[in-house]
Amino acid sequence: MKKILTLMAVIALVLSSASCSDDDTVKLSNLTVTLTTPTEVEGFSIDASVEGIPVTLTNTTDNTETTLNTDAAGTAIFENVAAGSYSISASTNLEIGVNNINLIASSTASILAGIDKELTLPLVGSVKQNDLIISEIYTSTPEFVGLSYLQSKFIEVYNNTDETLTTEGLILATIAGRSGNDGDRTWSASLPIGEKIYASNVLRFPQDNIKSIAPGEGIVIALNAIDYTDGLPADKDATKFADLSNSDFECYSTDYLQGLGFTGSMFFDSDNSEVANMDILYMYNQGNNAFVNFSSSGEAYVLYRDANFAITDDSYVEEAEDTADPKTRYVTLESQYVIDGVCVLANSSAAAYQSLPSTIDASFTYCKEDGGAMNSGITLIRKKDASASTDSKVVLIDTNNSASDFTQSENPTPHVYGE
Ligand SMILES: [Ca+2]
Ligand SMILES: [Ca+2]
Ligand SMILES: [Ca+2]
Repeated sequence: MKKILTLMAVIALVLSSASCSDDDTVKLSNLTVTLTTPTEVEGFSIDASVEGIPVTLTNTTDNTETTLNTDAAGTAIFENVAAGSYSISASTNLEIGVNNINLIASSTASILAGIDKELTLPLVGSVKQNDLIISEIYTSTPEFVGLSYLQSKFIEVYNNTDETLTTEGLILATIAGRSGNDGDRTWSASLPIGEKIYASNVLRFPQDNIKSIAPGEGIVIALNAIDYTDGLPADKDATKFADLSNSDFECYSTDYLQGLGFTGSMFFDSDNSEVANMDILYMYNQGNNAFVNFSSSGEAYVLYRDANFAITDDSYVEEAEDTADPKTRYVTLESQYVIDGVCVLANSSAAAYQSLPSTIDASFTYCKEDGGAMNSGITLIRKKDASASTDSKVVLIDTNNSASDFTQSENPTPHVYGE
């Protein structure tokens, strides 16, 4: 009996050591990774294919990598994976107009010998724009000194990226809106904003005079390229006025208006021959004595990049509730080509009058909380990102939410960024 027991123990030992060596060399596993895509990222509807997205499996002990592309179901099957610790990552990019939607997924997994594993990883999206931004909006001049209260307005544009950018295909547009004062109507009541927005002025940067803008540099687009600090009466505070004589571009609408048959003598407009003029594609305030205006209450400002942009008969819309006769026409723009936009409303409680979709500006800014923006002299300045800025480059905050990205100041600062 003892012999039999010993024999059985020996047999058991042989069998067990045989199966042990089997485990060490043969028992591999399959890891199935399935990616899922979001339906919406920061307000953009996503209709992304899950096919052909590279998924990388990395052994965290020896850093060996295997990359497979997903099939039509979003699945990648890693076969014969050895037991161990792994990281899994996947990423892909979608372009929606000028917006780059970055989708990424990552996870870790422990693979046990001989045990297959299945993982579902959601791709998480973020919107990246690597382009120019609006850094200052001076729509409201301090007081009547000559014509400066109407005319010394400007928009400043800043290169917040690390690459040199240009004005090729670039348009500055003012987006029609209502001020939020009593009796005003909300723009969206008759023409819903979303994929489309509606411009009251469309100004193209001159394409025969393309300007390069280095990282950390900016350009100024003035209504008039004049030094409004020059010749001020002694009782005026010059820091509340702007020297716009060295602007990069200016608005000059006389030729445009005369081309439409208007005959006003000077249209409250002047032309500095040393500063290139914006190309006026559309201007709604047409008539004698008209000029391009940057309003302090109710308009939004957008930078738009589309080298093929052209206005056709189909571009024009009228607002049904407009009581003017004839109704004012606006130019339809596609939100997907907006590279930056800032909504400026009459006061802090005018949210219903927002004229941009939340993908461009989640909220709005204003010159004065309680209104009275006109002639308040308040300029809107994009804030500096102190932690990202260095001695050699100012980085400005751009969360696409102008309530937190902008601050108010009494001192216009053309060509000065993030003060
Ligand atoms: Ca000029
Ligand atoms: Ca922005
Ligand atoms: Ca500035």
